[in-house]
Amino acid sequence: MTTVIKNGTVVTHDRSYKADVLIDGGRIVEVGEGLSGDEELDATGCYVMPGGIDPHTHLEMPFMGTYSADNFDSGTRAALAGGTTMVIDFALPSPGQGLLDALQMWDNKSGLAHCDYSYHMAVTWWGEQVFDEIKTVIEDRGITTFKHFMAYKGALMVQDDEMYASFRRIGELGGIAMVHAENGDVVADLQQQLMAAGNTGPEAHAYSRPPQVEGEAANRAIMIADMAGVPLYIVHVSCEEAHEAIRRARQQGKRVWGEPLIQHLTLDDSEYAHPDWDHAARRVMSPPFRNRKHQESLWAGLQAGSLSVVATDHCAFTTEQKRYGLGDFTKIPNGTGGLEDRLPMLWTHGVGTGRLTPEEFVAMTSTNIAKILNCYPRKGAILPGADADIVVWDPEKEKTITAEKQVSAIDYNVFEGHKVKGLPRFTLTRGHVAVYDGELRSRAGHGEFVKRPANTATNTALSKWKALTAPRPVERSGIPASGV
Ligand code: DUC
Ligand code: ZN
Ligand code: ZN
Ligand code: ZN
Repeated sequence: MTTVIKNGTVVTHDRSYKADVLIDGGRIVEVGEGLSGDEELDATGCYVMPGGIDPHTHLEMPFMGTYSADNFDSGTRAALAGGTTMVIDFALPSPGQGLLDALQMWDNKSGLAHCDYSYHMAVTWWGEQVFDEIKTVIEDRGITTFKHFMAYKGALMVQDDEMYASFRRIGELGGIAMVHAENGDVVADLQQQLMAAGNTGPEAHAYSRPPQVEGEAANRAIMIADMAGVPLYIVHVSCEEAHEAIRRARQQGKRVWGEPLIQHLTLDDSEYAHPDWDHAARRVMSPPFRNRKHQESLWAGLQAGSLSVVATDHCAFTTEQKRYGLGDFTKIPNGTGGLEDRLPMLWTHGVGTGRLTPEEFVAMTSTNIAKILNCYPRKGAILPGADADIVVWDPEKEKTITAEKQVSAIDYNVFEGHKVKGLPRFTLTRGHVAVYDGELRSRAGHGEFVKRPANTATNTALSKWKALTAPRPVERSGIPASGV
């Protein structure tokens, strides 16, 4: 059976034009005028765009003594409801656990996925086993992106020597290093000082993670990646200090990408001053929300191209889970939701305000991500041969975001009450119509794992330090080079 999307305007990362899209066997087979198929989806007045790709989610992840509340079932349903057709989730070994062992845990959970997915791998400790398994993860499993936590001291944090060794290994195998950039030592000290001073509420979470801890760590990771000869992807860039480091590195020709989140672009730190403890705690995530000055920096970075993609870091906890931190802000599980709302919020605050063009919107929610993570043009494209992961976007459709109507399993929404204009009319995952005129018709188990092979030909760090990986001693007349 063929499906045709008719009468819409196709919007890709580089242009917009009137065309129909014909789908067969889960793939796009033709893009052109006057096409027909067995099933017709009317896209009159709509944009036909590559489905969103969320490069940063944590589904059913063991974290801070509990599990994030959305699993691959509710999480990917939420994604599709909001026009996102692929998620990249973090497989997280606990320190000491093997990478392949952690991947098995993730494989056991991801069978419920309603849309396609991939994984990043976290490196939470260092040793011979990790060194060896990185190769298997890249070459056999098609996972080329490895995240390092520079924060969460005493839990997930890695030291600089471990990070450097890991970066070198990833670099030599054609992978990409990723970091959660916050100085974990400083955060731990500030947490202790705040608690000792009786500052125990959720607002102290933000005080314990000022922009400097993020800027310092981003700079450090960039320099270490440069010396290790590996491209670097910095997740959840929330402030000018980290953005500045990325901007400078890119301008110097270093292969560094920055990923702001929709939350940091649209919500600010005044949320933590809310008199209701639950309200503030529900917004505790790392890095925390920042003030308007930082928001403007992030928007400018997206416009200028110094920041490349927009993600969610979807890591949702219920109010009951957040209350584990009553009386001690350091125990509030860190994380917020956003999977269903990323596209409508970015459209409303980006395209709706004139900051972004529809083409730029497609680039930063889908195509850039597919390119960086090496699954383009299977994903992120409206082209013959590409997977039919498509969102038919109605720019006139409006709603007010509310927890009551959301798909996510949690009992609140950080965007509660926000009005959005621009929502999916249809969402297709490999040709299957998962959202039909606002109605969810997705299927658990439809989602497939997408392998992302190493892209050794173009995936270079562009580092002048690369020449130093095999340093040569300088020959001097009369003195042996060994210096003996
Ligand atoms: N930050 C969060 O807020 N949650 C999950 C992990 C992270 O780094
Ligand atoms: Zn993180
Ligand atoms: Zn994260
Ligand atoms: Zn199917």
